[in-house]
Amino acid sequence: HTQLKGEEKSEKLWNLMAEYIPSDTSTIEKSIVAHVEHTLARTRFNFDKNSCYRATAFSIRDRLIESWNDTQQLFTAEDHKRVYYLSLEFLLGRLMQTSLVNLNMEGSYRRALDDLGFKLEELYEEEVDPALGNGGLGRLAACFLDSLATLNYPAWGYGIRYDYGIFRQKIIKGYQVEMPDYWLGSQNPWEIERSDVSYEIYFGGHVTKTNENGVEKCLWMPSETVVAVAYDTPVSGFDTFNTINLRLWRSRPTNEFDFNSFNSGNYFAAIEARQRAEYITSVLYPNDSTTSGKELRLKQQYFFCSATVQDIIRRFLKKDHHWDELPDKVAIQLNDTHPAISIPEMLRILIDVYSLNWKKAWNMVHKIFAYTNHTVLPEALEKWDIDLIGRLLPRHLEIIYLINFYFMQEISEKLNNMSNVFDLMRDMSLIEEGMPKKVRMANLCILSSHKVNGVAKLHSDLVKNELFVNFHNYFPNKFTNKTNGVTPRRWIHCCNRELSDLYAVKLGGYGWLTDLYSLRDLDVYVNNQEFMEAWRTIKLNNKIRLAAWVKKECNIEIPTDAIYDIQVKRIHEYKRQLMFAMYMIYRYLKLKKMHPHDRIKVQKRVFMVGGKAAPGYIAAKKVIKLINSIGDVVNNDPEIGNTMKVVFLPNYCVSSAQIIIPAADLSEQISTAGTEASGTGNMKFAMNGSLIIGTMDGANVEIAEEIGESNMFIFGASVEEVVKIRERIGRGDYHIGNEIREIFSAIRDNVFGSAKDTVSLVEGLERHDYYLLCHDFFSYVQEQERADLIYADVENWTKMSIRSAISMGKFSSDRSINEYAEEIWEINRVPIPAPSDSAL
Ligand code: IMP
Ligand code: B1N
Repeated sequence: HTQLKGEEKSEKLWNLMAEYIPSDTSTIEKSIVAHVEHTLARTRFNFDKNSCYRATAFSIRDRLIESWNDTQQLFTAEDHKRVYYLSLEFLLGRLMQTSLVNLNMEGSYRRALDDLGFKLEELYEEEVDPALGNGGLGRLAACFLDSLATLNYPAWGYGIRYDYGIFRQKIIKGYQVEMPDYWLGSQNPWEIERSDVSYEIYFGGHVTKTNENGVEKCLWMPSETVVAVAYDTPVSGFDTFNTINLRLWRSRPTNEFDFNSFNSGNYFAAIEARQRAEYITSVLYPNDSTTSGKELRLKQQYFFCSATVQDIIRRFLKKDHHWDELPDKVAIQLNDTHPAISIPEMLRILIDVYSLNWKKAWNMVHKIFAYTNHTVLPEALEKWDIDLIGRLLPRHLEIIYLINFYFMQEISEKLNNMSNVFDLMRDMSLIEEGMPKKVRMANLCILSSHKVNGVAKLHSDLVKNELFVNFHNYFPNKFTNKTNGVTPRRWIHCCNRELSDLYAVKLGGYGWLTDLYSLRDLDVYVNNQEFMEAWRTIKLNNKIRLAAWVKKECNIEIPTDAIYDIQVKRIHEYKRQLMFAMYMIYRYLKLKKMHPHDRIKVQKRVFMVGGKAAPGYIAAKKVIKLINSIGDVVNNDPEIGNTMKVVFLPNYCVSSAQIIIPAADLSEQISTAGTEASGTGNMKFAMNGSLIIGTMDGANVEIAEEIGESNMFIFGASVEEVVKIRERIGRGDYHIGNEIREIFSAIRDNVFGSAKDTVSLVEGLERHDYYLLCHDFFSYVQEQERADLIYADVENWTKMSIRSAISMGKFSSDRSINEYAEEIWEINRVPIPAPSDSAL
C-alpha cells in the first residue's frame, strides 16, 4: 500500500486515478467478453443471458474496485474519523442498476450490451435479490449506506453474510409456504472474499483471575473457537467517486486441528464440530416471537460484534495512535440493540487484551457508541437470560454486571434524596429481576451510548416519555430524534425512470437527486395541464407494468383504470392488514346488495396486499389466508367483474417493491397510532405520487406536516386517545357496530373460504381488540369513501398527487444522514478528487 502524506497526496492520487478504465463502448464490450472467457470460462460464441449478466456484473465490479481502492486509501492516508454502522440486517436489493447509475454509465453499458445482442433491462432481472433483512430496519441500513457514500462520509457498514436470507414466500392454496432463500447458489459477483482478513471468535469456557504486579487481570479460557472471514461489497455513491465498503462476516472452522478428537478415532465427530462453526452465519432470523432466547441468535450477534470490534481496533492501531484518540477516530452506530454485545466486547478487548483501566476504557466506549431504537412494542425489546450469556460469554456477563454495579452505585448516591430511589434503580438496572434473570439490552445501550435516537418525532417522544422515562430524566441530553429517510436514487430514479426524467426536463437535470427539497420548485406546474397529463401518463404506464407482473405471478387480470390501493409491508397485527381486509369485505358485501345499474357507477378498485408473515406467527399467517380467500371469491364473481379485484402479491421483496410502489394510487399506512416507529414505505409511495390513507403514526405525522393534511386521507384514534379507548374496551364499555358484525358473520359463514382457517381472527377482535381495528374502522371507511369521490375528480386527484410527491424533500436519507453525521458522529465529508476528464 502507498501511504500518502500531506502535499504529495493529491498529485499522487490524481496520477493513480488517471489509470481509470476508459468508458467507451468498445472497452466495455471487451471487458464483458473477457469476463465471459476468463472468469466464467465460457467461450465468447456461446453465452446465455445469465452468463452475460454475470460477466457484466464482474466488469462493473472492476470499476467499483478502482474507486473503492482510491476511497479507502484516502480515508486511511488522511486518517479521518470514521463511522461504523453495525447492523444484523442489510436489505440491499439488486445492485447492478444502482451501481451503473452511480457510476453514471447506464447509457454506455446499454449501448455496449445492445452491440452484444443483450438488453440491459433484461440483465437486471437476472440478478438475485440479496434479502439479508426482515423489512424496514434492514432496508433503512441499505439506504443509509447509499447516502453515506453519496455524501462522501468516511463510513463502513458491518454485518453478517448469511447463507440464507429471509425465506422466499410461496402462496399455495392461499397459505404462506416458506422456502429457503439460498441466494449464493450461483455465486455473488458483487462481493470480494478476503481470506486474509479474519479473526478468531471465542465462546464458552470460564474466566480465571491472575495477579500482575498487584493488578487483577482476567483471562477468558474459552471452550470453542471459530473464525470470522470478511466479505466486502463496494457501495458506490451517486455523482461522486467515493465508494464505501460493506463488510459482512462469514463463520468458518479454525484451521487448528483438534488432534485429540481425530486421534481418538472420533473423525466424524470432529468434522461435525467443524460444521457447527459454519452454522453460525447460515440463516437470518425472521423477527418472530418464537426466536426470542435462541442460543444461535446470541452466537450470531456476538460472532458479528467481536469480529467487527477487532477489525475496528486493528485499523485504529495501524496508525501510531494513542489510545486516548480512539473516540476521535471511531464512531459506532448500533442499529437497534441487536449489536449491543459489541459494548462489553470493546471493554473486554481494551481492558483484558490491551490492559487499559476500567475508567479510561468506559469513558471512551461511552463516547464511541450511539444507539438507535426502532420499536416501542414491549415484546420486541431484546432481553437475554443471564444463564445463557454466562454460559456462552462468561467474561461479558462479568463486564455487564460491573457496568451495572457502578451505575447503581451512582444512582443511589445521586438520587438518595428521592423517595422512590429503589424503584428508579429497579427500572434502570441492566438486570431484570425474576425467574430467570435477564439482561435488558436496551438499558445496556442507553447507558453506554452518548446519544440515543428514535426514528421519527412521534416515536422519539414515546421513547423519552413512555418507554425510558427514568433514563430520560436522568440523561436529558442523551435523547434525540433522527427521522428516517429513503434514497431517491433507488426509490425514484431507478424504480420510476419516467418520473425522474420528467423532473429532469423541468428542473434542468438530475441535481434534485442529491437535493430533494428542490422538487418544491415544481410547484409552478401543479396547475399546468400539460404537466398533469404527463403525470397521469406516467402513473398509467407504471400500472400497466404492474398489471403485467400480476398476470405473470398470480395469473389474475386487473384493470388499469381502477384505483390501485396497496399495502405492502411485513404482516403484523399492529400494521392492521386485517382492517384492510375488513374493508375489502365491507365493500364487496355492499356491491353485492346494489342494483347492477348502480354497481357499474361505483369507482373501480384493485386491492393489493403483499408481505411476509414470520413463520411462527399464526395470526399473521391467517390474515394472508383470509386475503387470498377474499380474492378467490371476489375475483371470480361475475356480478363484480372489474369493479373490484383483490390480489395477494407473493414474496414481497425489494425488487418487487420497485415495480409495485410506482404503480400505486393509494397507499395504506394504517398502523394503530403509537405502534409504527416510523415506516419508510410511506415515504417511497408518496415520492412516487401515491396518496396516503393513514393514521397519525410514525413518520406519517411529519409527512402530513410537509405535504399538508389536505393532501392525505387521515383517520383513526390519536396516540393520546388510544390509551383511553383501550381502557374502555377493557371495561367492556364498547360495542361493535352492525357493519362490522356483518363482516364477521360473513367470515363465520364460510363466505371467504373455510372459517376454520380464519374465525379465530374474528374471535380475537371480539375478545380483546388491542390494536383498535373496530374502533378505527368507521373513520377509515369514511376516508376510503372520500378517496373514491376525489379520484373521480381527475384534476383534483392529480394535483394532490403532484403536491405529495414534490413535498417529500425532507424524507431523503441524505437529510437523515447529515443529521447523524453532524449531531451524533461528528464526522466530516471526505470527497475523493475526480479523475481527469481525459481519463474518463
Ligand atoms: P482496512 O481499513 O485496513 O481494513 O483496509 C480496508 C481495505 O482497503 C483493505 O482491505 C485494503 O485492501 C483496502 N486498501 C486499498 N488501498 C489501501 C491503502 O493504501 N491503505 C489501506 N487500505 C487500502
Ligand atoms: O424499523 C424501521 C421503522 O421504519 C419501522 O417502523 C420499524 O417497525 C422497524 C427485530 C426489528 N423495528 N424493529 C424492527 C427488525 C428485526 C428484528 O429481528 C426488530 N424493525 C423495526 C426503520 O426504522
